[in-house]
Amino acid sequence: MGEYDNLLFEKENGIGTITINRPQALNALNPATMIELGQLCDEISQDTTVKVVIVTGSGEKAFVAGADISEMQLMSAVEGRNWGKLGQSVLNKLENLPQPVIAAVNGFALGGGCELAMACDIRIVSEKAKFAQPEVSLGIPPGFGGTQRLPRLIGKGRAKELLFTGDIIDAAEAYRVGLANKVVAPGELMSAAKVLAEKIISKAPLAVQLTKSAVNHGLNVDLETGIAYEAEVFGLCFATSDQKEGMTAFVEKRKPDFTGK
Ligand code: CO8
Repeated sequence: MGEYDNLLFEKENGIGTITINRPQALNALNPATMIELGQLCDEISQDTTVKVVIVTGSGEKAFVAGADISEMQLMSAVEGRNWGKLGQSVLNKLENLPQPVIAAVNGFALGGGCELAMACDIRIVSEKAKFAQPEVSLGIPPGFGGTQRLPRLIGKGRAKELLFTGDIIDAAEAYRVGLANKVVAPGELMSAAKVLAEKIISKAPLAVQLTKSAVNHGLNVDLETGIAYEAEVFGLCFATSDQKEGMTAFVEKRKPDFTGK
């Protein structure tokens, strides 16, 4: 894996952990960081030793406090559009990684930070986490997919209220509305994310990846098309060793030994 100025990446036991590492700016996402994140996603997508990805932020205070406001302040309309497109394309890459991606939200997840968390498949959050899409306070709408992913996650009415007011919600409210999958004590955040990652890793990797792809694909098309896609990936799994192993292990009343093939 390449060296990055604004990210840390470590691999252990099939878990690849990405840490957004600009603690001096509460991990705010500037263009350099987003370009690096896109490059890292490209590398991870080709790395079969990474089975699950965890995304978190450096330090105690913030997951990501948004896009970097100081770097956006003087942007022209064209630069703003290009910046939005860069951020969107990188978060699309993250969302469409073959591996499941867990956000471990350790503090503020505001604006682009909330959008980064929403591009992950699952969000485990610390009791200290805070979420908002505060862009309207800065004179802009969300630009990294927030107007699209938030209503898909929590429903149109609740999403519009958060998007129109910029209100900050705490971890308990994020859990209540379905933005957070689980809330844990701050000291237990990374271990909780790893326990979940390990549980997913114990399953058949290709089945997990194809399940992710069916959910992602299905949410962007009509039900009939999504169901048809599901039938294709379902059938494809019968060409894998892991399908034979999973079903044989069940019949033989033993634990399966999946190989990812
Ligand atoms: N950008 C740049 N720097 C930031 C950001 C940010 N988003 N957030 C915090 N920082 C910096 C601060 O400027 C400060 O730097 P310094 O020490 O040099 O003064 C340092 O981080 C620490 O922050 P604070 O002193 O403000 O810490 P507090 O504990 O007082 O407050 C908050 C923490 C509440 C998180 C506060 O920092 C804050 O409100 N931050 C901004 C939150 C925000 O509005 N985020 C949304 C940004 S817009 C966005 O994300 C749009 C995404 C899509 C863009 C699409 C473009 C087309």
